[in-house]
Amino acid sequence: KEHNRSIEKYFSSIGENASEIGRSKADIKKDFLHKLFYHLGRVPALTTDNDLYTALALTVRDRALRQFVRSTEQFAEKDARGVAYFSAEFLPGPHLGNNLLNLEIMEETRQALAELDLDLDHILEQEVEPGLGNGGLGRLASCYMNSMATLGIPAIGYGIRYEFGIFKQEIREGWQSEATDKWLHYGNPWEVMRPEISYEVKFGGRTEAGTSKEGKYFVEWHPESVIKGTAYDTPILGYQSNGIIMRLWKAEAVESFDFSIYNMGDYYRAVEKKLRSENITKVLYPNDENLSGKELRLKQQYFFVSCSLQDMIHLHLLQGRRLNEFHEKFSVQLNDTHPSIAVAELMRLLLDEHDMEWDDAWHITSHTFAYTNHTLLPEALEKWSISLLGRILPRHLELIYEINSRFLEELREKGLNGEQIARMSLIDDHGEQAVRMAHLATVGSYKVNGVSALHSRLLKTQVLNDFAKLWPEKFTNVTNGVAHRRFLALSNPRLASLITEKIGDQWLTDLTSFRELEKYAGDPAFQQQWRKVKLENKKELCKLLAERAGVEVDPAMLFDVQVKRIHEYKRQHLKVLHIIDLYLRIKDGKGEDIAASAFIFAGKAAPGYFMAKLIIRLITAVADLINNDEEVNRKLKVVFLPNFNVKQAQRVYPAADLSEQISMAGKEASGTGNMKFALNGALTIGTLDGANVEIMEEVGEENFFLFGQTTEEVQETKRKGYRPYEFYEENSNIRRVLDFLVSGALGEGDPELFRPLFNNLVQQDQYQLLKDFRSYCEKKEEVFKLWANESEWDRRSILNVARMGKFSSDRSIRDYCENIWNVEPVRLRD
Ligand code: F58
Repeated sequence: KEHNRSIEKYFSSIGENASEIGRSKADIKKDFLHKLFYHLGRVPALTTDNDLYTALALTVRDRALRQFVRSTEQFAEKDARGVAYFSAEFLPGPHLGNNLLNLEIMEETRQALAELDLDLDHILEQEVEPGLGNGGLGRLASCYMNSMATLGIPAIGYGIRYEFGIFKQEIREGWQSEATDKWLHYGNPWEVMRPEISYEVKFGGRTEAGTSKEGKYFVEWHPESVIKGTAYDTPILGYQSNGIIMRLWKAEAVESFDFSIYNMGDYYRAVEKKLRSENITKVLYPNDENLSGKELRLKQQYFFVSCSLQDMIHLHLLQGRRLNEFHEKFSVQLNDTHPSIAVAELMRLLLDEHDMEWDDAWHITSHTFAYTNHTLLPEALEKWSISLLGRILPRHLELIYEINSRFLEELREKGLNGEQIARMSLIDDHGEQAVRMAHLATVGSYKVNGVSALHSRLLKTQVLNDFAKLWPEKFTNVTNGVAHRRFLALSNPRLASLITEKIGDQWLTDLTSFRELEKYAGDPAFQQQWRKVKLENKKELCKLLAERAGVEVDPAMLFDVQVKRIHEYKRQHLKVLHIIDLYLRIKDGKGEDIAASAFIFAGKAAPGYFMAKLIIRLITAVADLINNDEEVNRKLKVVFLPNFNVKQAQRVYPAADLSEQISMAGKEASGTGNMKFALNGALTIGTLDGANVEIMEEVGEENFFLFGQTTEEVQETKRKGYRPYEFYEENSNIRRVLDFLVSGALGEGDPELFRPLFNNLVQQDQYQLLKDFRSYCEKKEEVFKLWANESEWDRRSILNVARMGKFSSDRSIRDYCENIWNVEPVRLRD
């Protein structure tokens, strides 16, 4: 106790005494050198770039941890209700620059380093980002962490510390190839390992029911193996003061090896067991079409969920609270169904480990969770086969059966018919029996939300229609948002300062204040400054394109950009078909109305997704053809930028003129790249899909290039029996472009290379490219026309930015607080 009090005294002096952990140039310089010499033990002559980066990261981490500690103390003081964000993926992006921005010490740090003849930008470049996610969903989780911290929400993000993140994409002979992402290779200065925060997680084996002496029914789980999860904490800063923690779990063997075994052979076997345990958190699964049946993936999900819930219960009890008020103190947000086994796990913990009765346990559980759905694609809705689930998590399968039987009974009492009941059951009886995780999440949660207005509506009227009819008040929408501090203030400093000069800097905490820019949209002087910023950003991107893709691009061209995971529904190949059309027009000598354009693509394809990989091959083939054709390459350039990640994204968005958001309507749940582009002044060409709808609403139809069918029209086309072949036959443009695919003009002269794409488009065309093709091309003509009118383009670009206020993740988090979490932000003292 005495000892603790003196620590406390020391803690509270941190920060009050500026010399302890100051923000001045001199403090930063001193601490940086201190880290370099005492932490890294470096002789100046042998110092590497990575040493410099690590020393600076540690200097900044001290400050970040201080914010975290002070925020946590104040949350505890207020006994505030908190949020746990459960996500199998986080994509934080590089930490260093973002933390400097949030701590408001960017300039001081730059100067401190300059005095040592060091360049901050060069050091920032050294950081290898944690690629612990696939795309939008993981990035969203990280945007939300920043906003929760900024707003003073008592929150923690729980996830998995994958040793290898999303694969590194390389392009070899035009094809994607995958390399392992060794992001931990040079160490990770941002995390704090907490060996004392660890929990045991059971797998396999069998259950045994019994009755206690007091006559109470109980179940014991005798697992086949036990694995330990250890916490690794990374501070995530909000803007200006607050800090929260992203707690990622790493799997380890319970004992490093079994000491009771002495002979050599068994010694090695025991070590092998340790290795096997560590497998669980080895690698992130790329979003392959078919994840079901992947035993290790189910283990990952259960592993992190179990550690996280045990941790929360531990913290809850530690604070002297009772377990039956758990749901009053915590809300757990399930980021898609990946953590949805949590519903069964919390039941198990309450029933089996804390002796609770079913009704009490269910009350707590079903008032703790809220579920966010991120997809309507039927093939992406998670299901786990009964046989796999029963083998890995026998107790959970029993609990799911019990939850289901009580739920179905409720439906029967309400008078639902057999067909409806079968549709809603947690168990899918078609083919191999499986648990529908979206149903488990929906039944076990007090709120369910989609991620854009359109998506939430489709969720209610289609995918989860039966549930929405049963519990209309359970369903709600929270439109996604993006961390505008990272995706504008940090990554587009030129535009950020231009805006701040004009309207001040309150936009950093209130993006709606961008409205004030509207009145400058028509101002020629401002337009010119605006244009200059864009041009500078484009020049910077050109360097990257030359370096990474070997393509020289003229920064004066229209930068027409599509960056996102490669997927047929996102229709990267629609853009490619149009590029081929333009190419053929120029070859015919009819290209005078075409604006000189650089078509830029980036994105990863799931390693097992053949069509997506073929689309990449198509892009690189078209790039080869066009970039090397003297007749065309002053007018058109095509670039595939390899290995798209957060770091690259930050260089791409600020340089885009046109943002491509061209998914088939009804397929993109929201999209968030669409917001990042518009925030940086790109105009959008897009369908009425996901959040595009709301973006268009905000910026005005006249400032958005809308094309293609609506969701209803798409469904109508399908209902009537879509025959893409008719488009091929009747539209000579389409025929010419498609025939070109299999003419041998592309990809080393092999006419069969793109045959699968050709066949797919003329025979199925599941995503109705051919149906939307004409409308897309027509819109592109409008784009070209507007591009010729510089000042009108700039005016619309300014208006787009001015009207992006809604799409800050700060707004999304406020929506979650009000409509789902019932959590109040805590006003924090520094
Ligand atoms: C994305 N989903 C949606 N999933 O596609 C996008 O529209 C939305 O804006 C975004 O979520 C945020 O709400 C997405 O990124 C994945 O990456 C899954 C990861 C796990 C395997 C299956 C795909």
